Amino acid sequence: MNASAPRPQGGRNVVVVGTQWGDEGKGKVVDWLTDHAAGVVRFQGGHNAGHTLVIKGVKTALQLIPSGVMREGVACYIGNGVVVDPTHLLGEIGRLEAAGIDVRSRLFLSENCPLILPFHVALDSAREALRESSGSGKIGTTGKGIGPAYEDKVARRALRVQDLKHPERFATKLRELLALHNHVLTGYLGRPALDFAPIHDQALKMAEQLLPMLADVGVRIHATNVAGGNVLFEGAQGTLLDIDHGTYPYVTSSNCVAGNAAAGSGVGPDKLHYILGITKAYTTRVGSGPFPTELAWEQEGTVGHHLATVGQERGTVTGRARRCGWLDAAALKRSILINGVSGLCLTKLDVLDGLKEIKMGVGYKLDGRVIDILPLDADEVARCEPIYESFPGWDGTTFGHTQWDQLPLNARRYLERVQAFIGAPIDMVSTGPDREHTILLR
Ligand code: 2SA
Ligand code: MG
Repeated sequence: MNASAPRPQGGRNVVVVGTQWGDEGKGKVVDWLTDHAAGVVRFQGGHNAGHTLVIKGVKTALQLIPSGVMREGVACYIGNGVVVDPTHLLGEIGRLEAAGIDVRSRLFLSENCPLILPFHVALDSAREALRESSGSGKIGTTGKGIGPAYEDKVARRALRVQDLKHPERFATKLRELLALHNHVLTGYLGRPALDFAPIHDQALKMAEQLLPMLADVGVRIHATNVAGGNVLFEGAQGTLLDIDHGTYPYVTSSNCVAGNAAAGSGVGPDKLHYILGITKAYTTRVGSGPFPTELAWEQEGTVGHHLATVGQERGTVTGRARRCGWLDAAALKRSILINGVSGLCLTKLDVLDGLKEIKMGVGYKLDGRVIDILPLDADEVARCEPIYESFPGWDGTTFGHTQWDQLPLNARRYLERVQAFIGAPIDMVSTGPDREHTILLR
């Protein structure tokens, strides 16, 4: 190794990841950072993600297309780690085009992406129904076929975007795959079989529109960096939903952690220059699974009700009510560690405005022991009793502020304590849904 070899100059890349169970407000932050980016990349998940952006008061929800699409001229990449439902992708492109946004000239799709096809959706819903009726309990998936599509990828039998370039190869692989899944659907799951022809014909018809967007995503990102352009990696879901590190089996089927930004887009880990962890000032979760700091939300006047209603906590994709609770800093501690977070962005601080007392989970009682980091085993997480630190609330509002000094003193104290406990700096605070509602600390 020649330590004195000059480092190539180039763009600086930022990875944005959720540090909780998703819905931390990543979309807004990615959109904000896109001011300084030449491109934005999705590297995992699919259209189970829902990123809500508010630009000049107008709400836009994106699911599969990177949030960078809302900025003119920014390149958008769908990396190999993403599972692509072509019907959904074309629908999303159509909706953006109807709103006057140019998409096709700057959307680049990796040909290695596995496809989500109608039988994946059928399997997803049939398995959830079976889990429920057998008593093992639903995972609470988004029903988009995400899990079954990743299963096929790992089993090395997936149809990928590149198969659409070769109609014969596509037909052969589809016939085999459909036979397998129909066997499971009609036998074990007691559902009707799906027909080959409509799936085949529709996919090849959509191929005409998809093929012009195919690109070697890793090579393009590399070239952008060499030319001095910055690239943003846009994570979906959150660390605690990661297939390896989350509360398994109540997780999604991809790696949501920052490390996967490299593998899921086709660049080396040396291209991940700064890891921005996004954390909501409280915690939410959609779907099943343990959640130690969860609060009941049904009753008006309770903190849970306040968080759910003031925070407008509903799923972007499914419209499901999100479960709400206090910030769990002991869970956050694990996320910081796994992602190698360089700095945090704390979002939705304004939702805590008006609360008399604010609590933060700093550890758990588990089977008679006290621990200060989220356990690995979901059954243990379910047995965790949170230990809280309490803070006085603040008068006035944090909404829309753009300077640290404008925040009420008690809000600053709360943020300083979060920072000290997790051992990572808060570099940004988001004080409202709009692009402008942002405090930059570094
Ligand atoms: P799946 O469909 O197989 O990925 O579901 C597995 C688990 O992952 C959770 N999951 C999510 N959690 C939060 N937000 C997500 N995206 C949407 C949003 C969700 C929505 O941004 O609001 O609209 O409901 C997301 N996607 C997957 C899911 O709840 C399961 O617990
Ligand atoms: Mg979301």
